[in-house]
Amino acid sequence: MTFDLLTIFPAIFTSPLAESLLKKAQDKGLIRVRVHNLRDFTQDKHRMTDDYPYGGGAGMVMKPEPVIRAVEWIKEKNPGAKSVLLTPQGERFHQRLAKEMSGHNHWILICGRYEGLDERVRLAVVDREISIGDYILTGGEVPALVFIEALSRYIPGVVGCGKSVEEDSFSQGLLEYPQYTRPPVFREMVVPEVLLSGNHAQIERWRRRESLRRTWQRRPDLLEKASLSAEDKDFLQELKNQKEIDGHN
Ligand code: JBZ
Repeated sequence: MTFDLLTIFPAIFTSPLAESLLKKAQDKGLIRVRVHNLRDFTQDKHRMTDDYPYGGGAGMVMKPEPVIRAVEWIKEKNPGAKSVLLTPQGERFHQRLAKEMSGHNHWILICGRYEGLDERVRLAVVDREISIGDYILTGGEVPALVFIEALSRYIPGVVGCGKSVEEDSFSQGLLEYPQYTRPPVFREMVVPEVLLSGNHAQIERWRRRESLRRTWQRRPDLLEKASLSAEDKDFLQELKNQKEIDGHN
């Protein structure tokens, strides 16, 4: 899978791409990430990527020409590439979208800055618009990294142990159960005995229940969509009954 990043701050990507999962994925040739400086696609002597907004108002707007020239240059050389604009006005990104978009193997990611991009960029070259969530950010660079990491995890070989992609929290639709490692007692806090028992059936049952408990406590909205067995539903009913008795969790 190839990602072509368009940004006026290419250095933002240096460390995130040079560590851990994304570094290994690149080293194995499973993903290729190219960072392009939008300034290199300007044609004026000051290499300007922004300008004042027509109609007035605070802040600057990204000029259309450098972005459009960059996207068209990449698309000419790579006819299969699709472009994504990271923008607060985009479709909300989530796991299902990550999985679906991982089915396409070349993405051009347009990272906006300032108050936004000239509208004609959208009209001329943008195929999709994505937002990673409702919080205020200053640019599309961090959202672009989120996008790259989330899609990369669906490429076979990127995530170490093959099964853990779909096993991870969101894919299952429930939050993760609590994890423990050595030592067995730390500051008088003990590891649940069942985890030391070696009884794998009991361990699986405990983990499932703790996942259900956490999800019910912290993200009850997720329970609506999760696929639940009869035993899961019984356990959740127990939690709810318990709460009515205790008056708390
Ligand atoms: C995003 C102007 O550049 C921005 C600013 C905020 C922002 C993005 C790009 S993408 N927020 C999001 O994914 O929510």
